[in-house]
Amino acid sequence: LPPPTTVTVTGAAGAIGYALVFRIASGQLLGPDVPVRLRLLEVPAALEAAAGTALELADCAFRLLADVDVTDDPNVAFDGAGVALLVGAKPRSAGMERGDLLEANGGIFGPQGRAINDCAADDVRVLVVGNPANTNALIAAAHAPDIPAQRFTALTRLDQNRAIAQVAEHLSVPVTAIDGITIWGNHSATQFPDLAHATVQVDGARRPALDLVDRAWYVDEFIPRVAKRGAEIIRVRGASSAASAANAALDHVFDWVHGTGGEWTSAAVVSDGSYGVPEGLISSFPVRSNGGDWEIVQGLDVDDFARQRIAASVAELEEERAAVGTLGLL
Ligand code: NAX
Repeated sequence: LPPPTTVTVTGAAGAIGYALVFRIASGQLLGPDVPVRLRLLEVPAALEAAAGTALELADCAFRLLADVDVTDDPNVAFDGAGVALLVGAKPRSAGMERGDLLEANGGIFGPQGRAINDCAADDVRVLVVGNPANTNALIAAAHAPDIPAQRFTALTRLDQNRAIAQVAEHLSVPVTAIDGITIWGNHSATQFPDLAHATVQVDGARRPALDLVDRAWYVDEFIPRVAKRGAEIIRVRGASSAASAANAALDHVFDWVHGTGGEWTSAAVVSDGSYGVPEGLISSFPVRSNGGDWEIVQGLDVDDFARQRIAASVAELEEERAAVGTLGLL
C-alpha cells in the first residue's frame, strides 16, 4: 500500500462530518488501496464529541485508517493535508442579515485558507461544503496566495445528484440512463439545473432529455424542486441533508482524483471567464477531471433561457463577492 494521504475534515462533530468520516476511512474517498490519516478540526466546545467519533473510528478497525487526530488548531489540522473538506461553518441564525453571515464565515474561512496555504501539501485539493459554500471557497482561496485557486472548489454535486434523481424518477428510468446534466452558478436557490444537454438512454437509444419531458415540468417543477430541495429535506426530515451531502462530497473528490472519463459532472470552480462568468468567481460549471485539475467543459450552446438563468445566479455570486470585499475578507 502507498503511504497514507492526510485528509482533513472540519466540523467533524457535526451531522455531515459524522456521515463522512467513516466512509472516508473505509476507502470511499480515495479508493480501496489508499490508506488515510484523518485530521478532525472542531471548535473547542465540540472537541469532546469529535474525540468520541475518533473512538468509534478506532472501533471499526478500518484496514486503511492509519491514524486519527482531533484538534482545534487549523495549523495542526491541515498539516500535510492532501484533501481538505471544509464542512464546519456558521449557520444563519434567526434575524441574521446576509452581511453578518458572510462576515461570520469570513472569520472561519480566512484563517483556514491561511493555514492551508502554510501547512497543507502543495497539491492539496480543497472542497468547501459549509455555506455559503461558493463564497467561503473564494475567501479561503484569497488567503492562500501560494496555492493555485484551481485547488479551491465548492460542492454543487449534491444539486447535480438531486437533479439526476428527479429526472430518473419522472421518466421511470435508472439514474445510470441519464447523462449531461449541469448545475450552473451558486449553491443556493438561484442555481440553474440545466437539462439542455442532458440525454437519457431509453430502449437502447440515447435521446435528448428535453424531448422526453414537458417544458412546463422542466421550468415550473424540476428547476425549483432541485434548487429548493434542501428546504424540502428540512421540512420532511426535520433536519438538513447530511448523508446525501456527505455522499456528494465523496463523489466530488473521488472524481477529481480518479478522473471523470468522457462524462461531465458539476462542481463550483474558479471561473476563467467561460460562459460569461466573471473571472475569479467560484461558480458551478460542467466540469471534467483528468485526475489532476478540474477542467470546465467548453463549447456548449447556451440559449437565451439558460443565459438568463446563469446570469441571475452569477449576479448573486458577484454581490456576495462585493460584500465580502467591502468587509475586507478577500
Ligand atoms: P452541523 O451544525 O451539524 O455541524 C457543523 C459543525 O461545524 C459543528 O460541529 C461545529 O462545531 C463545526 N464548526 C463550526 N465552526 C467551526 C470552525 N471554525 N472550525 C471547525 N469546525 C467548526 O452542520 P451540518 O449539517 O454538518 O452542515 C455543515 C455545513 O454544510 C453547513 O454550513 C450547511 O449549510 C452546509 N451544507 C452544504 C451543502 C452543499 O451542498 N454545499 C448541503 C448540506 C448542508 O446544508
